[in-house]
Amino acid sequence: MIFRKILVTGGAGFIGSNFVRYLLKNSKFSRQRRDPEGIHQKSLHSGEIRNSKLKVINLDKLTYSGNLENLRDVESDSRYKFVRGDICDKRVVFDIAKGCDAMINFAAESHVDRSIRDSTEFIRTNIFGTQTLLEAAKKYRVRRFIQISTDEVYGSIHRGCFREDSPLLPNSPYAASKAAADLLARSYFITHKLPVIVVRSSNNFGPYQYPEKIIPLFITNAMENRRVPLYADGRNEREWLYVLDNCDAISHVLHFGRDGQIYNIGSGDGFKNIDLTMRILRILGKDKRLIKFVKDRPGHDRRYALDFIKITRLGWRPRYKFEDALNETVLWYKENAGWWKRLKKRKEQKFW
Ligand code: NAD
Ligand code: TDX
Repeated sequence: MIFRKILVTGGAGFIGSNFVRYLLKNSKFSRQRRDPEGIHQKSLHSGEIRNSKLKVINLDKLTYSGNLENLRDVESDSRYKFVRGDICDKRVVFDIAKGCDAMINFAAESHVDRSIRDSTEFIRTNIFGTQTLLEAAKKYRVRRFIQISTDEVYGSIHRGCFREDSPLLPNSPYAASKAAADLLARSYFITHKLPVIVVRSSNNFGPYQYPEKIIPLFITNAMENRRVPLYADGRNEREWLYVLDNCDAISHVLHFGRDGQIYNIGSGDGFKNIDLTMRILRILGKDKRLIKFVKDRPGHDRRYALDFIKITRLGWRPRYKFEDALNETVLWYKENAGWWKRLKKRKEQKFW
């Protein structure tokens, strides 16, 4: 399936900005004479789609984690347009959705610790915002609606992996709000035949991640020779997916996925937080005495792990090696110290 006008919500955040860049980079301008429509599907390596008519609209409220600096390099691209607005604002959403043939909803409150402190915005944006987008998608009959969900909707797993048909048992207010949105999106497929696909990805890392999440927080703290706060015994485990692999998977699902389906997106690279921390400190040449064990996060999920065989059957697989991607990420934070130092200076947003 090929799309002319794609609405990306939350495109100024971490994954959204990487995805907007990915879309623009991987949609080739191929003005072929024998293709008068200017749209021509599938070519070359995984991810590359010929689509000379592409337009990408980024709707983002610019909350604390939204940052237009994340898209400086593409802001003058004529195929790209930014609109500041709230996904809960029906007027704005309906106005923008008109004429779009695909919608991809990244917009969310995304940090578990913040949802523990106050879940109000999580319920509003993650649930009501998704419902507003679904209604607009229904009205304007978009050909594809992708809801960006998360592995956290399944809750914690001691051994083995979650499959797409595993029960949902979210443990944090963040995860519960994402589970509600995930199920709401599915219900629009069942009830209204809206062409919805839900993707549930594991923990992402890479450039432009807000320095409240463990990897960028620990890299930047360590670079400043500050302690890195590891919760409890540091033995909680996460499955780490490089953000560009996730973008590739989402694009793959957008173009080749099946309506009404759920796809897990994982990497198989599961690490305990303590091992992840040691790797980061090693890359930076820092001493392990920077580690500070602190009080646990309430309701802290012990382990996430995904079975992602279903999406591999669609023809996608992760391409980056964890070690290389982590090195690249550390390098990015080294080379872009201005970016994260500006964010860390904002006292009112302090989580470190
Ligand atoms: P992020 O916090 O970096 O970005 C969220 C973006 O949404 C920001 O640009 C913010 O301004 C925008 N936003 C927030 N509320 C909005 C509203 N009401 N209207 C419009 N825009 C709004 O988050 P992220 O890490 O990039 O996550 C993106 C999506 O992926 C989220 O839906 C998240 O639940 C999901 N996800 C994230 C991860 C991860 O590891 N980061 C893993 C799985 C799923
Ligand atoms: O300071 C810290 N110390 C620490 O030990 C922080 C911020 C985290 N941690 C631990 C908690 C988790 O076990 O590290 C692990 C990862 O924590 P986060 O980076 O906060 O991510 P997580 O809670 O796993 O959620 C992330 O992945 C799934 C994203 O924030 C979600 O948006 C996504 O849905």
